[in-house]
Amino acid sequence: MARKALVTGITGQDGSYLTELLLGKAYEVHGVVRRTSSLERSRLQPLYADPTTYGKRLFLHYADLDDPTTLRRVLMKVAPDEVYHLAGQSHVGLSFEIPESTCEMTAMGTLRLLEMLRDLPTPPRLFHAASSEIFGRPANAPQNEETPFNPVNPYGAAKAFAAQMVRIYREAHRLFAVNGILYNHESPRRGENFVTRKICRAAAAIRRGTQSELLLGDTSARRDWGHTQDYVLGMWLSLQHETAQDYVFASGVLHSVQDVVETAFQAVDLDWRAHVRQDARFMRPAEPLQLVGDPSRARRVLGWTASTSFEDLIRGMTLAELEG
Ligand code: G4F
Repeated sequence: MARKALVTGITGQDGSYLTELLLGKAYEVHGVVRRTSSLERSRLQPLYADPTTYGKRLFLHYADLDDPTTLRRVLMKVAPDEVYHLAGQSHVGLSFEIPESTCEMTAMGTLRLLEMLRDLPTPPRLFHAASSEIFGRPANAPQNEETPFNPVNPYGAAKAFAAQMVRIYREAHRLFAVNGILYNHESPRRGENFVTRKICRAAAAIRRGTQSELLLGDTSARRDWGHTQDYVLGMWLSLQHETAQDYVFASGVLHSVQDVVETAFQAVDLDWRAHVRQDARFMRPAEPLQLVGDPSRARRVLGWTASTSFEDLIRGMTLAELEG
């Protein structure tokens, strides 16, 4: 019988790549979608429109993390072997504007899910998408699974709470529950308000002549960026191992926003100096520092690596914009 996976946040960037990976491994995939999600325009549209997939191997269920009854019902009906919990408000800048709903969804939503899983007669394995933002301004770089949490924004604080709850439920209630501590992961399907996609889209639009300038916040900010396809493979691998533990998924290399700008503009043969301006509206009240991951546990235990280079990632995203 096909193994069954339930994915929260299935319509997002990570959810769509993970769904493709799981379908490729002959899973039956069930996705949780909010009533407000638009499937017509979502990243799942090709799978949703495919009559050999949707309703046969891919199923979508309306439920909400802040409406436990609906989610419990889906869990009982589907009885998944694995749950991938990817849902949540994922924009760090926005979390300063809407801290309460960010915490409600990301922190309390995860706790509610853990409570539901704990009550099931045979709890499924759980992957929780934690984030490098739990480290905020860390005491050491690179960070690993033992690095203390020190978030500097509401999103990071919500993720830190959720990640710690996953650890508590693993220890106290013996759930097979894993935190994937995910560093920034990007792709042509990245949301348009995240910095890599914003820059790659703008470089392509300026090349085409439909845009003239690009307004950015702090271009000296540095991040550890990789390709989402690698990171969803890590999610799956972490649930196949015989024991549950946390893993850092990262490239281990830092680049600045300025590096993204230069790589993207170079890919379309443009001089960034003629088009890029700083705009205070995109600056954040606090920036994390030195968020760079040490993925050696994932490499050693799971055989995982971030296989796409920064240059290939940004160039690929920019060229995809030109084609799209
Ligand atoms: O692309 P970003 O918005 O990603 P950020 O804040 O690092 O968060 C992403 O990665 C985290 C770690 O994996 C996830 F937990 C989180 O959910 C999300 O996926 O910003 C990257 C950097 C920041 O330092 C930001 O201040 O780019 C800087 N930046 C400069 N100008 C900008 C802009 N960010 C955005 N979104 N827009 C700008 O104009």
